[in-house]
Amino acid sequence: MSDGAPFNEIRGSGGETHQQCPEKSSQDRDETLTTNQGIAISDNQNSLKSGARGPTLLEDFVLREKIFHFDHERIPERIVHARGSGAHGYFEVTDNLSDVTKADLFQRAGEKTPVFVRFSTVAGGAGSVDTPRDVRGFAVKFYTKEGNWDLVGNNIPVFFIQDAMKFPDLVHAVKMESDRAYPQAGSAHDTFWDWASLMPETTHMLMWAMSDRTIPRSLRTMQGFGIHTFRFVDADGKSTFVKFHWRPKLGIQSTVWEEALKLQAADNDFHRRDLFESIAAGNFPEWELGVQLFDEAFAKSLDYDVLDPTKIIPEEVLPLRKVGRLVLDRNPDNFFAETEQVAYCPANIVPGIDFSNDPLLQGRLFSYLDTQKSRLGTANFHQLPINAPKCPVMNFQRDGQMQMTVPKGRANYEPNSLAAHGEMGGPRECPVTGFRTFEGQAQKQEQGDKLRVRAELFADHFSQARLFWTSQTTSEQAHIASSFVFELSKVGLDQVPPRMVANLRNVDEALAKRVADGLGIDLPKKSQAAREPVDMAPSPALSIQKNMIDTVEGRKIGILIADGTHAKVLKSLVDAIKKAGATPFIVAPKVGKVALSGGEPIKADGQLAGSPSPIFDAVAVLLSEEGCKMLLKEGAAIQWVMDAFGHLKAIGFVETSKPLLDKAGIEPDDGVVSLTNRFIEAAAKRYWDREPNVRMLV
Ligand code: HDD
Repeated sequence: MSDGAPFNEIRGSGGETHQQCPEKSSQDRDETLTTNQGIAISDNQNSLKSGARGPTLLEDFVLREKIFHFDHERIPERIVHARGSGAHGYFEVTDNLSDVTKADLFQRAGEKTPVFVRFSTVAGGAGSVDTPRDVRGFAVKFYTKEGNWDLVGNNIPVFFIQDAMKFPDLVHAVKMESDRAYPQAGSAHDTFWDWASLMPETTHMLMWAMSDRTIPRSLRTMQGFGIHTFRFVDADGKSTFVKFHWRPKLGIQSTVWEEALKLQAADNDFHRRDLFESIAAGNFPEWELGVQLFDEAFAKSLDYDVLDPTKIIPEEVLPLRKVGRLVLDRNPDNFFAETEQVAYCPANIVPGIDFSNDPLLQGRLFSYLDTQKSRLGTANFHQLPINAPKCPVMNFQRDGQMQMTVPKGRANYEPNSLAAHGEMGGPRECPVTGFRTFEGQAQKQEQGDKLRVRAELFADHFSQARLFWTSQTTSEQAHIASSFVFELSKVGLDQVPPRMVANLRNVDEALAKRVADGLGIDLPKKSQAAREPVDMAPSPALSIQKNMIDTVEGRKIGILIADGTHAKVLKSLVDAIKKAGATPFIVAPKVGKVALSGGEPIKADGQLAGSPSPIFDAVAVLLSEEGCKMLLKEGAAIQWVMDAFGHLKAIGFVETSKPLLDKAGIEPDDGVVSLTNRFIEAAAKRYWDREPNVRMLV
């Protein structure tokens, strides 16, 4: 049925109920429901029975096929990054990079390459929530003319471990505990902190994980990183090291912890919905791609190893070169076919890009292809539309489950002489355009005995954790310290929190003391550092708060109204919000019809109980005297205002709403503004200075 017409309920001769398509006795073949074999289906309501009240017949191939397919709809979820949201878009080169790479996609400014991007949480299952404290995956598949390039990164520029050998331990420790199957999507539990506190190399990433980076406000406002050092290779075979950075056009924005917790209750799909709705509304999320480029000599000059994925090169030391922009402008047509079946793999690179010897990256090169086979069930998953390159694919790989291509001729081996004798010979390797692994001198020097060891500088686990700490604002430091306290307070193993605090003493004594005090434990003896940390110059680029962009563009502003709200005031606020590039969302106690004063009744966008203020970036309260009086008795309304204040958001109000603000304990500050005033300007910010008045941070 393509016309959406309702089905009529018809009484059968024996009084049985069944349904038929109304009026239509015949229809176009391409509108007709069929089986997977293309057989037109006459009745999609009733199984085939022996008599109206008799048993269902095994013969019913329509029923059996429908149920069979349904039974197999689910596939294994990703072992990590199971919950994700994706979108299509393009990458546009703004600065040609031909001086450092021959990769075709970077050669011509203005050229666009199609992409599919998938964002994810790491620890939770596919059906878990969007806003736990967790690292976010940021995976980009570039469908280049030379084949697919996958940049499979995260929203944090470093990783927990230095060697792929430890990845299964990390994942086992952080995911739900294996006997009790909780917690579903977070690191605040025994096994994670037991493991992490025994692995000092995790310390730098733990600092990021405990910061507001892991509670992003939206997927649109996160940075992304390739993390590892990769190589660019130019047309002459010269190599340059490269690190990749994605920067959101709207700046980085995060939530405060209590807000993230409340968002989990308010909307499990908060990030997925935001991404989908933004793209559907034409507010296309955008990032800038920046690269850090350096050579062997620069790498050698550093106190840390560029092959160590627990280290960054501060932007102040090596600035970013802006090379392009990523725009997501199309939602998937089908979540399963695209977002679920997309298969990223760090080993997918194109000529002009190459790997470094980072031991974490090297291990990843094996894992992804391997996992795709078990997840997608066939070695032919690359033929799925979302994974298929948009350039020709020609080789002698054959057969396998779910083979979608139909190769012609008998050339399925190479070399062959069939072409010389009038048959199809098939493709040939090409030494000129084909991918050649970088063979440079430096690469050759990195050889030696076969050893299970790490390079010497990898032993410095704390200098950059300290760098991260010293680069934060006072408010960000308080958030980090409080997150450590929160997470460790969830740990039931008494030996673990002191062990973690002992490691933190190598990062910063004051931080360690704050965490110990917050937990109510004695300050433990400092742990022995494998290599003494050094002080590095703070990097302001590492702070969210120092780099926030004050704008309401792309944000959502909640407006609380009730019967009696003034139509004119509401309209002018809605218009001002839209003009500033934000989305107004009207909330009322009854969603169906709100009687406005001086105007027609309107339908609200959301009901008060189902639209709590954590889902908004700023709020406005537009109540008449009567409306306010009524809502003074409504806990959800008081909480609505109280949460907005507690989450450091701007609150606009009309004077008649003031009693509600007073009841919610709102104290006047820069972010609490009369609506005749500068509300739009105020809504562009968070009010960090307010925080000490609303919560006790350690
Ligand atoms: Fe991984 C998925 C990112 C280390 C093994 N990883 C996966 C995804 C992202 C990352 C974003 C989800 C891709 C998608 O949306 O489908 N992983 C990273 C980053 C790492 C990292 C940034 C370190 C810098 N990963 C890593 C290691 C291993 C893996 C060291 C194994 C040795 N990762 C996997 C995997 C996954 C995966 C098991 C699960 C599902 C999948 O690959 O397709 O193979």
